[in-house]
Amino acid sequence: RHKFWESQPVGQFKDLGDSSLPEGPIEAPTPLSEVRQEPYNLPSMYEWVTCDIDSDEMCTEVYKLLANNYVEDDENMFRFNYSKEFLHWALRPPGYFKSWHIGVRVKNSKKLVAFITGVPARIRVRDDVVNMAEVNFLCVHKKLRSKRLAPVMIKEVTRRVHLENIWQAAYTAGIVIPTPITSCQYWHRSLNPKKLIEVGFSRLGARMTMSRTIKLYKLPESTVTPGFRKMELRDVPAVTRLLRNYLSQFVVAPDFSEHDAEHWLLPTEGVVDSYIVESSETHEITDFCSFYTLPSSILGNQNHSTLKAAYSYYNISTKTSLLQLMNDALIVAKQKDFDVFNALEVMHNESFLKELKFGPGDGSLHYYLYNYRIRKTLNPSELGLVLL
Ligand code: NHW
Ligand code: EN5
Repeated sequence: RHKFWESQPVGQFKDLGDSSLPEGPIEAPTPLSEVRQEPYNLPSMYEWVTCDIDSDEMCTEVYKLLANNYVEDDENMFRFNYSKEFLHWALRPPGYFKSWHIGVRVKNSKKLVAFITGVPARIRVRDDVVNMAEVNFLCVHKKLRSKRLAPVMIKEVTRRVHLENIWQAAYTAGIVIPTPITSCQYWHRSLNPKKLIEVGFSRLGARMTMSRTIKLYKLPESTVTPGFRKMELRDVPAVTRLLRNYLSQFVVAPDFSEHDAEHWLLPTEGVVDSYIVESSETHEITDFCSFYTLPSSILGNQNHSTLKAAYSYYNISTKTSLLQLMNDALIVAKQKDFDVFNALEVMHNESFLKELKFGPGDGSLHYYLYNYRIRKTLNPSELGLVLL
């Protein structure tokens, strides 16, 4: 069934439930001198290119490939539209390798037709902090699908990751392949229900009118938590401490340094938003919430071309209830004109989804590790990792 994935060091479906297999790396690292020195072979019309995301021209090419060919929902009504600023942020974290931003061009026309990326991350699995690659943005032009190009892209990124002496990876996908460490449902909170209904993102409920629906999803004009404010550079040490402490309870979670937290969490206009709650007495930072901006193109609607979506990122409550904190996140997302706020049922998210009027989506997200076996499938609430 999965000719390629059955040949890779990943958990196999036949081994699900075999508790005799040890947790940890599936294959031992090989000496670097034994890592293939030459890129994998592509069909002769194509060539590899290392993408310099810092070059505005290159970034635009990648942006367009993804905007036209990346992930769609199951009914092909929406397609992710990652912005150039977002790609710049996502692909240049501390210690990133330019060689992990891999494109494929047609030799003759130089047209970019495929892409895959990795970025370095330290990911903890129980007590084991592992240097990994986070692999994302795998994309093959619509006209070149089903030609087994994806396995070549994956082998090439694997080779380049190995050259940096890294032997594990983490990735997510909307499809099931061997073998998810956990599978999560997407949940959606309407902020602009009228538009969502107009574009077919959601439907008017049974026995509901448009005006009742608008009223149902109405939010206060301003946030309610005292001391709730945007995160600033000076907050990085305290936010990192709060986050490290919070994430330590999950089975799989990133191991963030202050540099990582600064990169991934400090607000970047139109890309990532983070808020903290600062105690008026002690000036301690007690709570944190964040979301990233990922619009989708609306395919074939006369009146609307983009859906503005916020995606829940990392949230931590110690003094403010998670319910109130996330309600404030919804309020700021509404102020910033987002149409919908999306979240996965990871970490403690389940505790607020229903109460804050999120509804289950028709998509799910499966999480994977490459060359690292987990004893048994995790519950989404045991996962402390959000990928972009
Ligand atoms: S998930 C989003 C992936 N992208 C999209 O869905 C965009 C739209 N679709 C496409 O562009 C986030 C194409 O359909 C793609 C497949 C390119 C997806 N992950 O070339 P063929 C990520 O980016 C397997 C993994 O004929 P295609 C995460 C498939 O199961 N494998 O298909 C990326 C089959 O293998 P099998 C996927 O439709 C993680 C083979 O590819 C996959 O023309 C990558 C078919 O290839 C997916 N999303 O192109 C893994 N989709 O064994 C990283 C299909 O079943 C692993 N396939 O026969 C770690 C690497 C680093 C390790 C370091 C130590
Ligand atoms: C790599 N980082 O299917 C990610 N989205 O539910 C790659 N559905 O938006 C993998 N189909 O349910 C990504 N509205 C996998 C996800 C791919 C995209 C995807 C789903 C997630 C989605 C929407 C629109 C469905 C349109 C028809 C959906 C219902 C919302 C409703 C709001 C009111 C309360 C009930 C729910």
